[in-house]
Amino acid sequence: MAIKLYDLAGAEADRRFSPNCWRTRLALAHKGLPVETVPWRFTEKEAIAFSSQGRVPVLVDGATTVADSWAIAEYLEQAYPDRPSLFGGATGVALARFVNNWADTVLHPGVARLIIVDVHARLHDKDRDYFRTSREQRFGKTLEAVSADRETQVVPFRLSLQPLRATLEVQAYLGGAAPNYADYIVFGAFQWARTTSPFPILTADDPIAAWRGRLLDAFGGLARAAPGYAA
Ligand SMILES: N[C@@H](CCC(=O)N[C@@H](CS)C(=O)NCC(=O)O)C(=O)O
Repeated sequence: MAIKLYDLAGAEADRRFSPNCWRTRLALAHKGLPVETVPWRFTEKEAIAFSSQGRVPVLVDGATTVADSWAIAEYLEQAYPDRPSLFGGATGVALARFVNNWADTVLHPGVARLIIVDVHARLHDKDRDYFRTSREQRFGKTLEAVSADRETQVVPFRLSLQPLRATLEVQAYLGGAAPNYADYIVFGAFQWARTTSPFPILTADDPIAAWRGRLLDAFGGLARAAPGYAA
């Protein structure tokens, strides 16, 4: 039985835009594991109630259910040790944990501010009110107000990526010569933007854009094939 992944979708079933789900999609591809994805919308909480929580990704592998992208990566690593490693050992897990926390607490909020109005526009009708209400509560202002000054905000956002840029100037991937799970964590944020928004969060000459291009092409162009915008 193929692994099943509940994967956030927009208005169209094939618009898969969750940064956390993209981490898992690429982790599964890295392991060479086939997956059947199930399009899921924010308001379909009952469809994933069996996972005892209300967020995706949710992975179902036979009798095992795992929610949370980090827990899924750790599960895949221990359940499929003979497949290519996602972390390259305990040191890699430790460093990737930092990358995961940086992405969740700094990178994702930074990207969200730039694209949130476009994310809303891509949603299925049934998700729009829920998304607006929950996110406006989180930001303390309307979605339009959050993104209103994005032409200005993108400048400090790009500067904030300097540690990532400096790293990718001297090595092809965060994992070194080849990508590992740390790359997929960070890439998920850029794929979130690419699948929802035409707003250019990177300049074309940025080394981060070149790295993003390599990951868009990875695994037979899995991420590039997803409906999205320019990059
Ligand atoms: N820490 C979790 C976060 C999962 C998460 O927040 N997923 C979002 C989609 S990107 C979600 O399902 N949100 C549901 C909601 O906001 O109701 C992970 O890494 O998987």
